[in-house]
Parts: sequence; C-alpha cells; structure tokens
Amino acid sequence: MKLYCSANSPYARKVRVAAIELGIISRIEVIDTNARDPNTGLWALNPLAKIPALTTDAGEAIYDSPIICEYLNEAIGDGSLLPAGDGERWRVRTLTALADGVMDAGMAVRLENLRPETERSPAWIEKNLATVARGLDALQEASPLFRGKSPEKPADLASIAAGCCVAWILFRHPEHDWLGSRPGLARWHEDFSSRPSMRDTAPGQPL
Ligand SMILES: N[C@@H](CCC(=O)N[C@@H](CS)C(=O)NCC(=O)O)C(=O)O
Repeated sequence: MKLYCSANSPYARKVRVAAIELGIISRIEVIDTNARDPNTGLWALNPLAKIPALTTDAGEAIYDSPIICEYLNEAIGDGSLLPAGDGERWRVRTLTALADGVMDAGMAVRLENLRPETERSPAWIEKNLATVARGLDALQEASPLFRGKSPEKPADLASIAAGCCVAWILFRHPEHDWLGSRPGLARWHEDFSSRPSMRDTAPGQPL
C-alpha cells in the first residue's frame, strides 16, 4: 500500500497513528506529497486533490481519512480500533466526526489567514474559531470515555482523531490558550500523546 501524505497534516497523521496501533505500518510506503502539485499523481487518485490518499495492494484508491482508517482497521488490521457493539460503535464514529470537524474548522481559519490580509474575512475566522472552541468543549466532555489513556491500553478511532486534532490545533493556532480553560482535555491529551504512535508522528518532525 502507498500512503500519500505530508508530515504536518492532522488527517494524514490519524492514518499513520492507526496503522502503527494496528501493527501494519511496515506494509505502507509513506509518500511525502504536496497536495497542490499537479505532478505527483495524487490528483488522479483523489480528484479532490487532498491528502491523505491510499492505494491498496490491488491498486485501488481510497481517500478521506475516516475511510482510510476504517479500511486499514477492517480490511488489513484486526478491527480493534472500532468496537463491535452497536451503541459503542456509533459513539466512536460520531466522536471521530467531531474531532475531524474541529480540524476542518481549524483548517478553514488557517487557510483564511494564509490569504492576503485585504481578502480575509474576520467574520469567517471568528465563526470557525467558535466552532473549534465548541468542538474542544465537547471533546473534553467526552474525554473520560476515550480509550487508550495510557500506552498499554488500546486506542480507538475516536481517541486517535481527538489526539491528532488537539495536537494540530495547538501546533497551528498557538496564539490561543485552548487548554487553559479545559484542564480535563489537557490531562487526557498529555497522557494520550505519550503513546509511541503519537510520539513518532508528532507535527514539526520529518516523515
Ligand atoms: N476530509 C479530508 C480532509 C483532508 C484535507 O483537507 N487535507 C489537506 C491537508 S491537511 C489538503 O490536502 N488540502 C489541500 C490543499 O490545501 O490544497 C480527510 O479527512 O482526509
């Protein structure tokens, strides 16, 4: 399998962490990819021109990080990252969507801030920062139930998404004190970040 990704993408990090947790990372060739470069082959795999994208051993393209994570979990790994019981399964998937949505809102702010100052919309930035704040509140509320608090305990797709989400928000939006008023989330994040899979994939280091 080939994984098209970049070192600081939080979506790609989820996939890399999931693969490490499942013990299948050695089966994946990681390809550092600039999603905006038309010559990498990414656009032919993923018409949305986004990373991460995965090609399976059969050469099939799979994209959008939640789908790649579920594919690795179910089709390649042992399924341990998504609980089997009905209620628990939907809870984990919904919390995964929550963390992904916080990343989306944080990404919208980042992209807006990268535009020339005269073209930026303060209202758009404010709306998305408010979404990040509400989402972090909800993640904090859910955090006592997240799996994988200590490295010897198994993680799941929701805790992986939440861990990558919080780390990326802190990395890309350090001007806000996100965790000062959310001590529960801060404690959980510190514990979860000590997992080898999280340490090996922390933003700011090469792939
Ligand atoms: N919903 C997608 C989001 C992926 C995404 O937005 N990736 C960013 C990089 S972190 C990207 O490729 N952006 C393309 C661009 O900025 O042109 C997923 O979960 O995989």
